[in-house]
Amino acid sequence: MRVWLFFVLCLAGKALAAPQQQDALPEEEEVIEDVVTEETVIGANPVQVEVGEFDEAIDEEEEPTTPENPCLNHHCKHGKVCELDETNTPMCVCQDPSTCPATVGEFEKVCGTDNKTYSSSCHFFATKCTLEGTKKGHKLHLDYIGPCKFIPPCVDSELTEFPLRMRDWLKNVLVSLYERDEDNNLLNEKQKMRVKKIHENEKRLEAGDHPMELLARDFEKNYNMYIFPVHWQFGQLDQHPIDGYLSHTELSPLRAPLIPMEHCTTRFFEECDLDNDKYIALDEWAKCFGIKDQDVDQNMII
Ligand SMILES: *[C@@H]1O[C@H](CO)[C@@H](O)[C@H](O)[C@H]1NC(C)=O
Ligand SMILES: [Ca+2]
Ligand SMILES: [Ca+2]
Repeated sequence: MRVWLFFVLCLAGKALAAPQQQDALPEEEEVIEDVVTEETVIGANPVQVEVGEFDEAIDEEEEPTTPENPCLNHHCKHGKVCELDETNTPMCVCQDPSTCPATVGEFEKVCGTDNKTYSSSCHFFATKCTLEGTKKGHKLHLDYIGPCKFIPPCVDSELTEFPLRMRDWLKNVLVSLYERDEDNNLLNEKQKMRVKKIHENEKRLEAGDHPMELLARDFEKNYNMYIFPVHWQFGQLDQHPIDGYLSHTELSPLRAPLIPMEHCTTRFFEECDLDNDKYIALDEWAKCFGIKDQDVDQNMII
């Protein structure tokens, strides 16, 4: 299961990264390379890598342009490409889906929230762009990686297992980032100090496929170890903008690769949004993962 999960997350990262060579920002490219060369079982946190790839929300950047081609330094958000108007001014217009790079693998396909399969994330965002300003376009999001398929309903008993596995996974991802960190700067100094404590705790449950009862017992006994990983993941996702709320777009890097494998993903995150405002606030997020109110701390997002 775990190996499978990593494998798919890697593929997902590549699939989403591939069509973007032209407008990817330099720092994104570097991170992607880092991860593609990693060969550990748990793997680097896919979330750090993919955040940018799902970004529907980044504003168009007005950067200084060169006289030769004003479009060179003009970045457009996903689904748009730069074109010059009559006065040679660069502007972002919807990309024609037929100009998206040809796709090969099944894993390049994505499923939209309209339950329609798109050939790639490029095709998806280009299509979404043409619907901009309409209600349909506003509601359309990238749902998950891979072609649309039947996702069995998530029953209550399965729903309770989801956070157990997810919490354990988050903790293991952090520990593995810590162990491989050296000078890769996968974690910042403050984060390392936090994870060091988890890493050194001899009561820590080693990574592996554990029965639910064991995960549940471990959460009860070693509850403190899970507080930081839950906060950390929230901080990784809350980037566009950093405002203490996760939008559908911000949650995508986590949801999209997970849904095809974990059929409770959608229901889990839907139910996290307790006040139903379509955003997941930190306290809603923490509660979903069983963190007690008094342990929710904005300052732990470092
Ligand atoms: C979505 O599409 C897939 C494949 O076409 C289908 O099997 C599935 O039942 C659909 N799901 C819903 C909720 O309509
Ligand atoms: Ca946010
Ligand atoms: Ca909410």
